[in-house]
Amino acid sequence: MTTVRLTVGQAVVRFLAAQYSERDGTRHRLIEGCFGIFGHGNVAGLGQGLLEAELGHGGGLKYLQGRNEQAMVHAAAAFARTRNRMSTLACTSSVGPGATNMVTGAALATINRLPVLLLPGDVFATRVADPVLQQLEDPSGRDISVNDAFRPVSRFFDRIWRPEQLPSSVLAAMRVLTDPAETGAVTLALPQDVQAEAYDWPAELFGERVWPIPRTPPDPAAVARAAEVIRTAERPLIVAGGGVIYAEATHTLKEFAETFGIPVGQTQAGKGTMRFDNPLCAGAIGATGTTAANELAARADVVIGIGTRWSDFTTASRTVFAEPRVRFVNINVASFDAAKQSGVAVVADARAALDALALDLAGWKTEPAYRTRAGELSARWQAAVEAAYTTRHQPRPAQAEVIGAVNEISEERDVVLCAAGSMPGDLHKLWRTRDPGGYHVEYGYSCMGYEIAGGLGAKLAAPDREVFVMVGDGSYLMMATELVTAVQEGVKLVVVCVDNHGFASIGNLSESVGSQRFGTSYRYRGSDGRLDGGFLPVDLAANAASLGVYVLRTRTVEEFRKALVKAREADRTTLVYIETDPTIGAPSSDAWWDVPVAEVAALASTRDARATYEKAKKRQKPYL
Ligand SMILES: Cc1ncc(C[n+]2csc(CCOP(=O)(O)OP(=O)(O)O)c2C)c(N)n1
Ligand SMILES: [Mg+2]
Repeated sequence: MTTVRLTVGQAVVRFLAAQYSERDGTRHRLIEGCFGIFGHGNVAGLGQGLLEAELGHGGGLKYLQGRNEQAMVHAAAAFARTRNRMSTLACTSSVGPGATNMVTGAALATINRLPVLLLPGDVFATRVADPVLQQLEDPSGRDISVNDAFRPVSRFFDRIWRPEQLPSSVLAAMRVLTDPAETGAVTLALPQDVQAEAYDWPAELFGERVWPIPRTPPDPAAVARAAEVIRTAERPLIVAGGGVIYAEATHTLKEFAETFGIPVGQTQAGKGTMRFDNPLCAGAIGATGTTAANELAARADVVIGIGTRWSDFTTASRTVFAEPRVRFVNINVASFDAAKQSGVAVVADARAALDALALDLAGWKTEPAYRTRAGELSARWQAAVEAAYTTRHQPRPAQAEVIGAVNEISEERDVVLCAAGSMPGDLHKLWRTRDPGGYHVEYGYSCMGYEIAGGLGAKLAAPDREVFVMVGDGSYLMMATELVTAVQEGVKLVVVCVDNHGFASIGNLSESVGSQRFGTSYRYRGSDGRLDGGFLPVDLAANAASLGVYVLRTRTVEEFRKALVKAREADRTTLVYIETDPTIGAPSSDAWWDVPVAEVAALASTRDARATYEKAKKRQKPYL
């Protein structure tokens, strides 16, 4: 057997550089690069391996320098999402805080089923130097380190105590990364000493390997059961989720919906599944839905979920499907999600399942009156969107006007990207989607701080598309660090910074649960000892400029539009700053979200909110 003598760090890099994914006959590099922040836990191992790769000693794996380990993982997740999970990035960190900083990113990737490969450094396998700097010792178990925190948030976890473990472990890691149902964060914890240890590896470990990403076909009996249910429907509704996009099934969905005359509601991850102006596109569904989709949902007798995990936002906490005898059909690659709402499960790739279902449904179609009604509801919502886009609120504009301006100035293939705050809900309702990849809102983990890091990952994955990052002041303050990486890499983002001096979203939520916007605006401590003084003098535009970003400050919607045009034309990362009025919300969804209110309270505001809550709670259904 031919062998190659390399360290574990060098071997990991060389192995990753030779991995490919393949679907529909097209091959992609599986791991296109590696983000890293070095410390004693990885500088001599993976760090040295990446340096050798950069200098041409075996396997090219591009190194990217992150600012914050959490942000590196967000960028990798956004990269994978933009590439429909065919490619991703790896992230290497030191031991201790560098490693645990990645835990939040891992959870985000796993919840969104996005492949990311995490390579945290770990404590000495030999233990002779224990406790190493930053080692949290567990008196009850010497094989426990902080990296065990990755286990519940990873789809695969291993710790490489000995070099011999590496080959089987990296192969298992690649399998999980490329499995559409299992994918998420994959963590290989690499003890600091083992990373630098040499071993004689079989040469074939470093040969090119192709990981086919299957289009899992459905069980014909499951398709027949689903078709039988759908044929009984008078008012069916499709709920399209992110799985439709990852399976590149948007065209199939359109044909399916049009052939059988079924309107489509969209989850956050599924908002790109259909153009906004298709008469069958009812747009967003659920707690942040359109009145069109939610009204169709309320009367739907059969709901066909495709590639959705049925989050509480999608079901409006199990209230939006109000028809007593509503039945569900769930198409999903993951049997876990396909079985939800006690639906008829079709475990399959979305495209393969829709193709098969279309054959079984041949000859059937909804009544014209139903389709007309769906078209009318959608048109009515589009009129509400138009009105929201043109509110002309004074002196500070409404957020909806900001969304309208970005929508109009961006072009078909441009990407809008967001994650937390009031913006995701407003985008879900109001964004006019034109392209499957044009709407990138991370709402599985809805993680403040994803925005700029995610924008970086999306732009790295699609350099030919303009990426508009929508970031609130709260999210900006949580993690604007990757602006520096964008500047460093010459990766151009348009960052729209919407400043409303605090947490507008949670402020409104707080008010609805009777908590009086407590702790949600950015103010000085006042003379009464509470945080109700004047607004803090934070200047986010100056902050961005100090990081090397080109900044355009605007006050009116007119100025904002002009700045957007300039930003779109600019060749470097540009931040457009605008202040908005946090009290002007988007048009109502007529939907509910279950956030329990204090059952007993001294405050009348809370007692009132509790009474409203108890009434709303009665509409909640188990969907059995
Ligand atoms: C990491 C993280 N912490 C807390 C939250 C809860 N949360 C959701 S939105 C929000 C406020 C966001 O503020 P900002 O970005 O200014 O957006 P706005 O609500 O003002 O639109 C908070 C605290 C979260 N989603 N993520
Ligand atoms: Mg805010």
